[in-house]
Amino acid sequence: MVLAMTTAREITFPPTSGFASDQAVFGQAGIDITTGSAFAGLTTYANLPHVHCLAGEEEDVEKYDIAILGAPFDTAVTARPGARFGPGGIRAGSRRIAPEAAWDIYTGENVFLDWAKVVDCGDAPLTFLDNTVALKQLDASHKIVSGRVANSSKYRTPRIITLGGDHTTTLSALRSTYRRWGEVSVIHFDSHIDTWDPKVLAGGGISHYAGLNHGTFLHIAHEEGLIRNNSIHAGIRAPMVRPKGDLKNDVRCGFEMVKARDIDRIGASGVIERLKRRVADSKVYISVDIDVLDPAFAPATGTAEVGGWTTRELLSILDGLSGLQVVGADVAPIYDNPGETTVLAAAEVVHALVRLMVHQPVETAE
Ligand SMILES: [Mn+2]
Repeated sequence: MVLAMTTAREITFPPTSGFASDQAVFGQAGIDITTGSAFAGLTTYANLPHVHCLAGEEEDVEKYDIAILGAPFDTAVTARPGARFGPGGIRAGSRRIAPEAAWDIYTGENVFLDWAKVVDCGDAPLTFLDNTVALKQLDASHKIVSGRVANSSKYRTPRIITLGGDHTTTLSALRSTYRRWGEVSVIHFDSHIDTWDPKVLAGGGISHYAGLNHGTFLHIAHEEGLIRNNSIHAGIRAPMVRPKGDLKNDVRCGFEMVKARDIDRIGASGVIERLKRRVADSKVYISVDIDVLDPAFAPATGTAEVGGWTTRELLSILDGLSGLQVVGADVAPIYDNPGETTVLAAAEVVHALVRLMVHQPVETAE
């Protein structure tokens, strides 16, 4: 060992090496230990600053305009659980995104260096033993995070992008957008409709407690009056439980749909046009179930359905929605493969959602 150390080659850096511009940081050892690695230290989404958004009233909390909030919850699913690891997974998948070097090749812009201050609030503390309690905890967390005065002097209400978490968590997010903005139109990227009536899901006869789950939350959001009747699904391909009843109830809940294979006929631009036309001038909530992607692109999901969209198609469609008044959004994965296929896709979806929010600030409803 001693021999190896004495013969180890000194690596000489050019004097301008590293990210630091301040000579003082090179310190006594002549080595910069303050900056330069996106892979060191604790992991936040896209290496953004962490703010303790859920702090008590006595604490002075840094202001923000767009908040990333994790919802580690997966006990309301009908197939594979694991989405409680989603928020951590998406953060891991986002490690290579550096806010100071995230210049978009297509638009030339860097949304992290624009008007909006984007921060990572960490996760809502959610129990894994009781869905009712967990969703109340998430409701309360949304209320606190969206209730702070935004950093921007013009747009007073901060907007939240939730890192899921199974899709049930979107109900809390919709309750939150309703509180701050009123009813919203939902653009729902998913292979499943998620408007299933609790009375028919799993053969019917399930308890009130079990009836609130990842396949019924949009039905419940409609029943609670949180969403408008000009909402739309995108990427649908999963089978129906009932041949007519599902679709009838889906329309009753305010939804139209773009099916997965429609993209073969009308292309990404055709999909964008249909989504934009449907929600028109409404305030919009965009919910992305990562299973809208084909399992080839996002295998780590609870209810994978083959025949889905590619990551490139989804990102093109999301970018094409620029100009919509997006007031909330979410995305959600689980156990990934060693190449982190799913979380890389999810991290870039979040980036696209941040871009939409930066492009179009939204005035708070009075
Ligand atoms: Mn789904």
